[in-house]
Amino acid sequence: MLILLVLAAPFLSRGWSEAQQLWENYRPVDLESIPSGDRGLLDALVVAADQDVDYQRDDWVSWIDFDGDGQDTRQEVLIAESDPDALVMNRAGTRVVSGRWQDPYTGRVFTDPADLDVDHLVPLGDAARSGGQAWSAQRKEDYANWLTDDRNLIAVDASANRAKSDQSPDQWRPPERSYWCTYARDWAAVKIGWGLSVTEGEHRALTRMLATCAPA
Ligand SMILES: [Ca+2]
Repeated sequence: MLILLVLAAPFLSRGWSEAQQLWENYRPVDLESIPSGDRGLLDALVVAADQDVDYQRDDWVSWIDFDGDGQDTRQEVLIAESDPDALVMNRAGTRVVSGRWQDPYTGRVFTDPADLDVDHLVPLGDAARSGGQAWSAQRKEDYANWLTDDRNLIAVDASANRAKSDQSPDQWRPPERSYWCTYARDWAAVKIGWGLSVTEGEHRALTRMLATCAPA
């Protein structure tokens, strides 16, 4: 009995250092491959037509609880992006009850997490059409829950997210124009990092949006 307990002990609770190690080892994307300058981003993008794929939302499993702390990916993003002073969790520490977020798409401020969607900046459907459909189930899940970089998952106004749906920047851009520069930089970085292509129209739209960036 004692031996069984000793053997089981590491699995009964995942300590902080173990969770930390998990995150440090989790590198689904080589971020070194992503250029830092806007010209470099535009040049590194691979231009190709969208693929005609049978996109199935259920193939892209989310939200998972990657580090086993009881907070799923949506909750992790809400926690990370809330004003920490305003953040209130449920008693178990697993779910956000209230907080304070400024949605970058609209500039609107929210305190009720029910008003927010956690958006995939490059939507799952767009990822599927630009190369992701061929990924393994594991890689699709990694993409859908990618938390080790803060560019692809963002808490936004649910109504803006639903207007965006799975459209690319040639079809939909955030109403808040001051966010276009960041949006285009992050969009391009995600596509390059994950080896996803852009259409010609998307590349033109990204070029226009990057032109709104303040001179370096
Ligand atoms: Ca978690």
